[in-house]
Amino acid sequence: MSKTFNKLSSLVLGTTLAATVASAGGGELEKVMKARGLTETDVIHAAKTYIPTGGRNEFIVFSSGGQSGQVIVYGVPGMRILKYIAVFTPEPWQGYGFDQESLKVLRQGNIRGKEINWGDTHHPGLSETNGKYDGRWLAINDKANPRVAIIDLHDFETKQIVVNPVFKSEHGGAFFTPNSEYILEACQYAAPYDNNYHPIEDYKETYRGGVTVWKFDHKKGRIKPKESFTIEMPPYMQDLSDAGKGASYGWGFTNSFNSEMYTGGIEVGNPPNEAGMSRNDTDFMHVYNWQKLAKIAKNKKNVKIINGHRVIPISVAVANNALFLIPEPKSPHGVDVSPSGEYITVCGKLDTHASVFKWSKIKKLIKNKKYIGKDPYGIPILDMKASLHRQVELGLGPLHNQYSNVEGEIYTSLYVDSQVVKWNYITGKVIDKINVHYNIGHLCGMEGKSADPQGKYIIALNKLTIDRFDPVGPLHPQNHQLIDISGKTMDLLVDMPLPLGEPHQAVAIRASKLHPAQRYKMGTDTRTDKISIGKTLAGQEKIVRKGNKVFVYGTLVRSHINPERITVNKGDEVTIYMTNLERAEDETHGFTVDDYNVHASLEPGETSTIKFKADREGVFPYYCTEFCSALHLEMMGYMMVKDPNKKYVSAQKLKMKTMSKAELKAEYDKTVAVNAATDAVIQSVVAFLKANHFDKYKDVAALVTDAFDQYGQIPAQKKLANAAVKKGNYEKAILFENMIWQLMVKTADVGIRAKDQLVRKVATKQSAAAAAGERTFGEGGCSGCHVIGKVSSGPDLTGVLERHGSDSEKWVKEFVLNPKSKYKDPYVKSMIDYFNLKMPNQHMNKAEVKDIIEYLKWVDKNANLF
Ligand code: CUK
Ligand code: CUA
Repeated sequence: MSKTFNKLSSLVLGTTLAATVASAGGGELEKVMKARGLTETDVIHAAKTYIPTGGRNEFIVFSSGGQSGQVIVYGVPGMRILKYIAVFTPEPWQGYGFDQESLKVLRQGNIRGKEINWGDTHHPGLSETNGKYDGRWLAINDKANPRVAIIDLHDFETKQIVVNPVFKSEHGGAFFTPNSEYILEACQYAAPYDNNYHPIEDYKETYRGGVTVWKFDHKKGRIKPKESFTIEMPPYMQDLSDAGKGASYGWGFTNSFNSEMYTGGIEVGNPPNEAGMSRNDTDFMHVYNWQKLAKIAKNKKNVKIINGHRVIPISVAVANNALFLIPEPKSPHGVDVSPSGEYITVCGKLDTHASVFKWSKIKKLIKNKKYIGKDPYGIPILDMKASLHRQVELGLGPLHNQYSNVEGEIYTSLYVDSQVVKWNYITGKVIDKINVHYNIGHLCGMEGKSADPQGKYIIALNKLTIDRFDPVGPLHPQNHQLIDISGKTMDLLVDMPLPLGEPHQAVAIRASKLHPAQRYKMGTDTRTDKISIGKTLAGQEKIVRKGNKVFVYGTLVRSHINPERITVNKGDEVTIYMTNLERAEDETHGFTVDDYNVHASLEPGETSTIKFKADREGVFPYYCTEFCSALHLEMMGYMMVKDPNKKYVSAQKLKMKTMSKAELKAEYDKTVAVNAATDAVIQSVVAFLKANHFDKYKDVAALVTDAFDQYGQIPAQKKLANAAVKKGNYEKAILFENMIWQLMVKTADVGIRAKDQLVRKVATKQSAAAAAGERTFGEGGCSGCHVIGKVSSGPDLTGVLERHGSDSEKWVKEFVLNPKSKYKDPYVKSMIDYFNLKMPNQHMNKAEVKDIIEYLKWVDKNANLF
């Protein structure tokens, strides 16, 4: 075992840390700890969550963005935000709601003709195959405006928003059934299904709750509203839901509060809702057979059509033995089915217990029709005691549950106590508690509610942060806290502020299950995943006028927009289709026309449409909004809006001094020569890539493809340049040659990146010490003057270990540690004279120098590659 490894493992294990650290690495870590006031535990926690540059997380979390109406994506254990997914709310930097394609998705969420521009997202749900997360789709609900949205995990974009046709509020969604056949969405605040006025006095007769069972096309990733239906339920306020799995497959479970059916009225002297709605000791868990009801709903006789949507009346569900109630402690919140599907844990906010129901017991009661009575709507009620496996006292305000990979192990949030409790739902034993900060709502286990929980971590999604972060005014961020659950007791590792709405639930999936794309097929409308009618390839750019409608077919590629001038008449309706021609990874361009409230973010291959009425005369620059390349600022053009009723007089008066033909010819020749030299560099890179079989390595080959995308545009420009020369127009020829140079620079840029990657692949494997040495070489400042394989501001270091006598290694070591000692050495002296620079003391320690030597040895072994 190497010394470095020893050091690291003891650091992670937290043993003899200070001593080990003090003796190694020159006590650097100890110094940092002291300066920053960090304890040993802090450093261990940091090491457990730190993701080094370029590193990856083990899990990806999708968190609801609460009132932001968005989804937040972050990594575990790194606890850093990776993305905001625009869902119910316009998000300009992604173009969401500002280009036509995404606007169409956003407008699917209009309710009775009204534009809704926000959402209150609560429960993200991942699609499942056999109860396990399959990494394909994400659904999320909107509590405020009863809707469900579907996000494609192939590109992390929202593809569909579906409005609930009968609910006026919802909460218990979006929960996938185990094979993603359906998505369950339960109502929250009961209301009339129709869109008419019904007096509150008629609450019991005309207000209803329910569960909507959305048919989901697992392959296409879309809800099919026509094949969906709603199970009518009494006007108890339905709350959270979960789909049964394994033993309880085919069934759904939904909590409720206000089985009192209290309707408040403070203003008329009635006690408030909070008192009236929590009067009874128990409320009802709804147990329903969605699998059976889906079949029943196919027969017209069994459904009522309300707002064009199928509703199964309570009486029909009851007659088919598909709807039951079980009393549960009052004002419950979470209902969570265990990985096997046998246990259903319900937590009540106002009860200190968790109630664990047992599916086999419930099933038996149903089978034997053993009811203790019926509710006012005729739904059979099962006996609570007879359905329970056990109740366990946990603490104040239990809310939600998550499972781990250990059988029977469950984690429950305690809202009032601000704690997470680890216990066993089979034995009822409470195992451990940990404080969180503060007032935890949901918690998020790793795949913690699937049939295959992964354990390792739990995230506490806290409502309040109070004193946890730097103060930023009265409105605080939320606090997600990562807890290590791999040990006997829980260990709180790190806090993460979330400054975008109040996340309710989050779901985590193993990162390796996700396979997001790098680019789109050229010309894709990313919201439909079909080729856009606006798809435009290089050379096909055009402006078409039809009456007062103007259609622009444009393209974007580093670093120009084509066309660069658009002239329209005031009052024209302008549609601009833009296609991002890039295939290179991460080469997004943005597009806006100033002052017209439009914006698109175009990922490689994407086509987006912006549309507006050119209602004001004037000159409006348009430009690329992403700093995409060195000539990004030049990536612009002008839209000029003329008033057709006005006469415009030319203002061309200014005479500029122009170059003579000879001068122009000289400049042209120079430009051509520079291009030839640049091309020689490219050809040498190409030769290297070919000689080392770049096409054997997928990621290198992708980069080479990207490079040749650029290079492939050169002949067309060359043709234009030559044509200009023929006509004697050197002015234009120079500009086309300049364009060629731009393309060459972009080619070289990617080509060299490809070469660097290829070097890594074909070079002999670096030892850990050599790798550490390379890092030190970069971070310690050596690379500022020494470039391997090249003479830079200092000599090339290839072969340096042979250069200085019989023990060159020793010589180099001494020189790095104390450069001054060798300034008089004839070789060093000559170098100082040549570069007009002295090798500075970079204050490396001995271990670092040793690593650098290992790195230089590796360089020499692979000298042919540099
Ligand atoms: S809810 Cu917010 S803490 Cu909407 Cu799932 Cu429980
Ligand atoms: Cu494209 Cu900036």
